Amino acid sequence: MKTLNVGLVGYGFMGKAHSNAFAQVNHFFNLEHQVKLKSVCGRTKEKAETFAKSWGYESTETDWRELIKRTDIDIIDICTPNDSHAEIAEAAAKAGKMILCEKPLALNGAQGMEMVKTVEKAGVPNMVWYNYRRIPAVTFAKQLIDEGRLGRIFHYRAKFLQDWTINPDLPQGGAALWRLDVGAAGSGVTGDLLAHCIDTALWLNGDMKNVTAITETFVKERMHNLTGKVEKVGIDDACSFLSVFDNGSLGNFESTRYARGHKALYTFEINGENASISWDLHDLHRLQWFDHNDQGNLRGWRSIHVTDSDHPYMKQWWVPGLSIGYEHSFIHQVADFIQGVETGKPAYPTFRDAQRTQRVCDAVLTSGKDHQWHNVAKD
Ligand code: SOE
Repeated sequence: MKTLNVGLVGYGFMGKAHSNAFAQVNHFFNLEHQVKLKSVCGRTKEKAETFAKSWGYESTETDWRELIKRTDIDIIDICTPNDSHAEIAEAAAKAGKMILCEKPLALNGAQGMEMVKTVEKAGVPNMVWYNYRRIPAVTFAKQLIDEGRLGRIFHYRAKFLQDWTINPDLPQGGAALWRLDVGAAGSGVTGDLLAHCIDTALWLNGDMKNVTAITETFVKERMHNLTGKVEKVGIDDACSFLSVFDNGSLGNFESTRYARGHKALYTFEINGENASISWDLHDLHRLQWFDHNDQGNLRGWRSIHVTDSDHPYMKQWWVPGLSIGYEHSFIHQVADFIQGVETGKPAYPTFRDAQRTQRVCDAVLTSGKDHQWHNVAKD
């Protein structure tokens, strides 16, 4: 069996989710390559060593440039804050490494486009971790839409709600709180949460023409962990936007970190002329389905438990009826990426595909400032 050696950059929450995927994938998927947890890179040596020990990485680095120089590394997996994605990806591409990059691809569309050009010029396999596409119920929704079962689509509605930044005493910046620091994150809920909703929407319902948005920063100043000073908050705490898709359907999106009681409530609903679909991350193995073609007096919403062996990815797992979870979406994504390398058919979203989300985020953030409609740039 051939091996693919992974060099992971960053060991936070996503570092764990990805490492688990690398460790599990060969147990459940029949691949020509064996994935090896070769090296983890983080600035603090002790922390990198502790992480390496608990996940089975063979070695550690404290400078990602050294990791990229190594000839025994095939894949560079970028799990760092958003402001370092571009620099690491560019160096990795130039060194001929395959690249996996955490979402969002970049700080903005201009930077994303440079990254797309770099990986395409280098000809290296690349992918962005928009993992929710690979939750079986979401992949199943894609199959139903592609089979034309919904007919003409009228509405796409999505929300991603959290409540963890309501406390005004929560600082911004640093290891766990870089998502609140506009320098490190690029934006707030738009790039962090709506980016997921947008990626799924573009995948299921095609490109968007234009958008109009409102954004708000409820807590205007927070102590900055890196400077020790109270500083202006530059991220959007909440964002709602409307959009028109190329297929003529209307989009309605909302995200906030101020919805008390909601921790990671990602939901979407799609209404077509023949059928509707809805999905909820808190009940992720179910797909709600309403089919107008059903016999009239039996019509109603069906709750499909997406755990049968003929549902996407499920034959790799347990017997029908037994569910899987959030972490499996990452395992599916690694499996698809490796199959893409083996077959020469790239797994999506590639950098170029994820760049479409970046352009929607740009248009949303611009509209959040002037409240006008903005066209979504097409690369
Ligand atoms: C933020 O809390 C976050 O961890 C995002 O960064 C992830 O992308 C999302 O999947 C869950 O929420």
